[in-house]
Amino acid sequence: MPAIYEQVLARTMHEVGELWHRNILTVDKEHYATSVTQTVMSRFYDEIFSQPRKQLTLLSCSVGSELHEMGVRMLSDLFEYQGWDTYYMGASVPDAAILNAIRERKPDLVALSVTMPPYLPVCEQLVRNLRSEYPELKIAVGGQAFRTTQALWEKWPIDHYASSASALIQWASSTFG
Ligand code: B12
Repeated sequence: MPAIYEQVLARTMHEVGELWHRNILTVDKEHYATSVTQTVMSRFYDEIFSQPRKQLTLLSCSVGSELHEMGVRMLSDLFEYQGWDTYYMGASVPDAAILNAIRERKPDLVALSVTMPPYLPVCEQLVRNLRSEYPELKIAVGGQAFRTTQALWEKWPIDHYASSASALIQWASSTFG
């Protein structure tokens, strides 16, 4: 299942984006491909949600006005498949709502996703707000936007940056056991 997510579905969507960018694929076809991919993902839910539990909670979302949420949804599903309880909030979540969700859910890890580079400063501000409110909270960031930066995250008060969902799972396995 993880390989299908990362090697087939994610790669297909990246290719769709490339074709859209080159004006080969119109936006309606991109929307259609997005919808089909989300449907395919949901077909794995029986398998994903029936794995043995680890008593660990992940809270995840995209930041700011970022509308790209399929990457962080995939990340959340992959954590769920590893036995984590995930609280996936999607896109356009106000900061106050994120803070409130952390208070309510008490997650072991918060994962923030950024796809478009203009939302990197928004992510940094959110990270700083979360850190000042919850000094002990484990925070991870990732997503396509970070690939174009010169390790910008090194200056942020985060616990981890990972270049892929499986890399974050690997780090989480050694950090949380
Ligand atoms: C689908 C899509 C949309 C959909 C999103 C729908 C949705 N429900 O998510 C819609 C139509 C809303 C959209 C809008 C736009 N989009 Co768009 N979109 C895409 C597309 C084709 C696919 C995105 C996707 O789902 N990829 C698949 C996922 C699974 O991959 P992923 O995000 O990389 O996630 C993986 C990893 O990065 C990682 N990961 C992700 N998050 C995290 C977090 C952590 C903590 C970790 C560890 C890992 C991790 O794990 C995932 C699994 O492997 C991409 C192409 C692409 N390259 O991705 C363009 C793309 C991202 N979009 C682009 C653009 C330009 C836009 C628009 C500005 C277009 C416009 N003019 O309106 C708007 C912006 C809207 C906004 N405010 O955000 C550009 C961005 C270019 C850039 N660098 O700035 C891209 C790259 C297309 C292109 N080639 O030009 N888009």
